[in-house]
Amino acid sequence: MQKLPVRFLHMFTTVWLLSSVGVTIVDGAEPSQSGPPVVIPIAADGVQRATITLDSYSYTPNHLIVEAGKPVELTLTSVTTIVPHNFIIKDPAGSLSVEQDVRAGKTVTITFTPTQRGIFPIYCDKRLWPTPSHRDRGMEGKLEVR
Ligand SMILES: [Cu+2]
Repeated sequence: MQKLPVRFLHMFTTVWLLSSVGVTIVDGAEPSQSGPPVVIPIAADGVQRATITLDSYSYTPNHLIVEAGKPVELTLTSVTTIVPHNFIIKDPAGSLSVEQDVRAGKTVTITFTPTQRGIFPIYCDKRLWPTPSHRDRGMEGKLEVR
């Protein structure tokens, strides 16, 4: 019985600290949803160009279809006012590794050429401890290379 009040006090302090910095831990992880697949058009110069909107916590569109062996140019536009995000594509086998920070309200353009066919995860790994990562909140998608 001696330790109980201390634990409650600790819990209270933790909740208070989180509240004081405006963090909400109640909403937790939302189920991630895959939007409609978008076939990125190939421009006359052979580049596959698309614009992706980054928000908290989503990419729009988030299911991208591209052709292997042709360059992909993505314009990443953040519409947040405070929250920084990033854009990561990883092939676990190593054929593709993209990682780009996108600060609040900024637009960044990235270029890469996928070489392997497959479906690769896109996600944001930003996280404000101890809340779930942005990916866990639904900020993810996929790159489908055909
Ligand atoms: Cu993010």
